[in-house]
Amino acid sequence: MKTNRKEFIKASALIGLGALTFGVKAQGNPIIEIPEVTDNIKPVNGKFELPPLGYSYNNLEPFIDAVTMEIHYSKHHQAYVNKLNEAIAKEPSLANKSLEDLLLNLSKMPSTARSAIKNHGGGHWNHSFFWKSLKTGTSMGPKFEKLCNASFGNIETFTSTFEKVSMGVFGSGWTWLILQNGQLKIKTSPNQENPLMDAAAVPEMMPKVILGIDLWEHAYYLKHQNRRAEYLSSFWKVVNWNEIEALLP
Ligand code: MN3
Repeated sequence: MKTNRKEFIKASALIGLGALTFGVKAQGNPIIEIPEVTDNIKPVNGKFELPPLGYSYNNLEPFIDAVTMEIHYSKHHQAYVNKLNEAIAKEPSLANKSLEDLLLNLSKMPSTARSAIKNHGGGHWNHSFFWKSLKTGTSMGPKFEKLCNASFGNIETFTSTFEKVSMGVFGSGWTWLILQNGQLKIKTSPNQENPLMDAAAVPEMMPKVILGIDLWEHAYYLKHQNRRAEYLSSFWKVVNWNEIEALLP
């Protein structure tokens, strides 16, 4: 595989974090996309940090309540960051690696740190992505609508399938919408796993995460108790369609 192809594939995965990309003409080859460095989740002075939430805890009311947001962000997410940092501190070979590098190559990580990267590194990435997926008052954009229709037939089939699949996730986990080989697909993962994990092993199948929903009870229990279906229908009211549109090619 040529280097440029590899770079493109890696870039395609990393721009799943939602930042701007820019085209680069490399050695006579077609334009390739390269993510800006700030797209990656990188440690600062050897430590990962809780990213800014970007809005206040009560911003998603009444669909997601302020107390849930505060605990979810300042306690749960912070704990994933702290535990990831503890594991990284014990492995000098992992210092200064981006979180995406760790996850994309999970099975190559030192055995002493691998499960911490999977659980807490996954938790850090998943929540960092999730906060950016939420916003009130946005509308579905044309790029998403076109791809969604092409991939699922229509929007209603997509939303009902996404909800049905999410209802079927046993215990704690996530449902994801990914872009893979030009098609939108729905995937689930248990615990804090995500589609990036070990994706570097099969570069031609590299997924780009477009949307994710946290199905852990800590994401909805205070307001919705055991009613996951109610949480799922509320979710569509706070999906950040602007972010989705920006992530799509
Ligand atoms: Mn959570």
